[in-house]
Amino acid sequence: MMKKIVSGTSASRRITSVETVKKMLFAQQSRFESKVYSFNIDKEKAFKFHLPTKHMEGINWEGPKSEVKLTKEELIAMYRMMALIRRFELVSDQQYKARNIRGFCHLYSGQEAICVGIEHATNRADSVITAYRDHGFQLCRGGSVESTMAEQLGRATGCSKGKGGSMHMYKIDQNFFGGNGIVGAQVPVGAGLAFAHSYLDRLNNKQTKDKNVTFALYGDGAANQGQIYEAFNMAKLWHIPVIFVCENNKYGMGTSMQRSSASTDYYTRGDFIPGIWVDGMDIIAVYEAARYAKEYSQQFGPIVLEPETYRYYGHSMSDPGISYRTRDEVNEVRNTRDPIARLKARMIEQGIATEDELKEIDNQVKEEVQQGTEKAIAAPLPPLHELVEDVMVGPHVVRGRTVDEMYSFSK
Ligand SMILES: Cc1ncc(C[n+]2csc(CCOP(=O)(O)OP(=O)(O)O)c2C)c(N)n1
Ligand SMILES: [Mg+2]
Repeated sequence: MMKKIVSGTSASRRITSVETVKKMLFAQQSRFESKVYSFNIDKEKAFKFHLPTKHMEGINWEGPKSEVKLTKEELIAMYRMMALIRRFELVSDQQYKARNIRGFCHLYSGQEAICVGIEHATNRADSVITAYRDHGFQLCRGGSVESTMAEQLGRATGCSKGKGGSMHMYKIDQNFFGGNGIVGAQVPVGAGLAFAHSYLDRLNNKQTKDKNVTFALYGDGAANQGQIYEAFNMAKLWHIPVIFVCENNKYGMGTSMQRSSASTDYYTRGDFIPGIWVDGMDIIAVYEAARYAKEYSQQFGPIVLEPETYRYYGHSMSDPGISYRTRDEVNEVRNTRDPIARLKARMIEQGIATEDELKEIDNQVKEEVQQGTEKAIAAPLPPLHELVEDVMVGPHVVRGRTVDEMYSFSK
């Protein structure tokens, strides 16, 4: 029997409420009190804006705030998730080098503040779609370490049944639409997801503040593709609630942004839609920029967000990452701008957490990744019939390798 790729229809999808997700996330930290802490953002350093005044008539631009309030639970959850992603990627690197993970594999280390910051500014009814560097979002949207690692290892228990691998993680029940290998292709698809939100929200007479949005992410390399600008155009014409996020990690596939982009100010490249540049290594600034971008998008439609970040590993596992940049450059960023170390320092400095508390979280995360990886390794490979399932919606007859090798499927 052939099964659908997507589990459940939109009507039957189970969307975990923000409250439930927060409870789940914070369950382990329940002993921490919920005091609110204030963080001042140096707006001069953390943000830059592109405001095409000619196209902003009737738009009330408030911009991100310079003071952000967060509870200890929220900060711990942010720290924990960034540490989990960092550890997950370290073990992915080891598993790749041990030849247990095959094929393409793109690691997210260095960029964690982006997916975690966005995740804290959204709820799970908002959609997210990204490129192939997708492990971080899969974990943020509630994917377990076990199912995410199993996917990379090609196991039946993987989030895409072991058939997608590193580049094709999905969590449709939490509105994470992958994991896309064709550079830039996810951007118009993201505009489509946002169009669906605006359509359904209108049918349901939703209030502006309850409307759902889509975060569509792409890289600095992808930013030069024509389809990005086609998506910008349609989104602006139709006031689609989409946040186009250009994750600027300074390099494409072995090419620096200066060599590939005539303008590296990606936040200005929607000439008729506003843009925000944000320091992508500062999770509190990313969170606030994403929060405001969502608020803007709910009212006025598309906006561009450019978090400037850095990737520590090569483009993919087949790229050592030091032929087009120096080891010193990578180390300099790691030592001075690392997003996890920065949040840690701020939390300790403001007396929110002690070094020991954060160390304990690091140890928990290490254990979680270790156990999830062991379970993933022990899981079976997909059964043979999976090879031809999820290919087309049936009933169908699919030809095998020769004319007389036929497979027939029915729903
Ligand atoms: C349409 C298309 N062209 C080329 C490729 C090969 N390719 C894969 S990743 C990549 C570079 C993309 O760089 P960027 O958008 O900056 O993303 P990053 O890898 O830095 O996250 C290229 C050229 C592809 N997958 N799809
Ligand atoms: Mg890039």
